[in-house]
Amino acid sequence: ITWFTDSMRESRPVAVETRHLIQDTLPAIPEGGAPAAEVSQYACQRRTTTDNYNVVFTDAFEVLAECYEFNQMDGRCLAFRRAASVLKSLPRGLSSLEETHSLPCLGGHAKAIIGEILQHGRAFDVEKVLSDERYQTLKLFTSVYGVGPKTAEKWYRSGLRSLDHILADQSIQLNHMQQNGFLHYGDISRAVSKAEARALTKAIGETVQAITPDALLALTGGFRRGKEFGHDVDIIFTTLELGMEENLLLAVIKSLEKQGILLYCDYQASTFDLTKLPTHSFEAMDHFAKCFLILRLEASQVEEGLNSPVEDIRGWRAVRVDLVSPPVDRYAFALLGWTGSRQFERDLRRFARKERRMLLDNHGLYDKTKEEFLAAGTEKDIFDHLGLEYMEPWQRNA
Ligand code: DCT
Ligand code: MG
Repeated sequence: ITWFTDSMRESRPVAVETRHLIQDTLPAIPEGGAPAAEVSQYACQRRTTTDNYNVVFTDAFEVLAECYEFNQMDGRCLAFRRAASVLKSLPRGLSSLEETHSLPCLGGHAKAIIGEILQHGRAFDVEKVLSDERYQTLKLFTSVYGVGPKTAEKWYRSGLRSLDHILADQSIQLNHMQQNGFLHYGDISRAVSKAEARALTKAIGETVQAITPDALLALTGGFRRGKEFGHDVDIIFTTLELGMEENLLLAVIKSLEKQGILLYCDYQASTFDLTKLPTHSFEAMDHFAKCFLILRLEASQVEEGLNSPVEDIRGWRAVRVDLVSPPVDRYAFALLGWTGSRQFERDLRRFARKERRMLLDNHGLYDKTKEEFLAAGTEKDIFDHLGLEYMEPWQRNA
């Protein structure tokens, strides 16, 4: 696992202190010419750490993207996610609208929002969304584990406005996942700390090891990218014995149950079929055996203690954990996919398709020109096949 070292952090400029230097140091725009240092339209060609110097703008864009998502306006949603991603990669905060001229993926609306925030500290369209009852309610409902935009919309349309309303409504049939979402709402809507993620990785690692001594395992998702907090813990593992990976996952689940820490388990059997590869869409889940869990984490397992309020005296908390177990020859692709960020993955696939005539997903990489699959033992192999400079996980926070 590649974590940020402290020396790396210290060498980075501090946003506030460098604001007055921006005019001199952001890429200058030569008269009538192209910008001096171009920012790529592809997130996989931009190094994006967890240091976001443009959080005022990216937070605003993410509110709008989410609003468009609730309204099923996918094009606009993606446009704002892309715009946010570009700003996240910048080495310092924007201080004038002119600086956006050399940047890709910023449309008229996005630029207008930036201009407004620079001038007034806030943007009208964003304020409007934030104070909108429908947005607020859909945001609240989708914060429950197992509740997607469609269900949230249905509840909103039937006049429901709070979580208490939903629990009191006799006509609503919650599925198993949603029941557990409500049961553990307080715990799983609270962020998971890096220390908690490490403790769970250790617990899962020991469980895997007890079943298969020579297994591969990695903490993926946001924590592998160096994030301090996340909404869940994503772990990938497999056995070196090809074909035994699904049995390993089933044995791990059984063991977690025996240990008394399995609070909820949604197991999804493998539907991996080499002949159906490659898929074209990213949003579709991959076909590997996986499970979505809620696990019980004891305070004694976490050196720094639990990320719980002081008045919470239970001595444990519930945490969402996703486990995936791909065949060993697919491990590098699955690791790359599950490390994210979503925007980074989306652009890796788009880059492969548009610039290389290749199809990439969590299962493999297909070269349409050569009409063959390209093998990879490491993430680096995949970047090499794509002719991309390697990006460390902590540079993939697009
Ligand atoms: N992923 C994927 N296919 C999907 C959805 C996600 O391959 N359909 C990948 C991208 C990131 C990774 O899985 C983990 O997903 P999340 O936990 O949702 O993202 P995260 O970056 O870990 O965010 P957080 O820190 O909030 O958990
Ligand atoms: Mg995650």
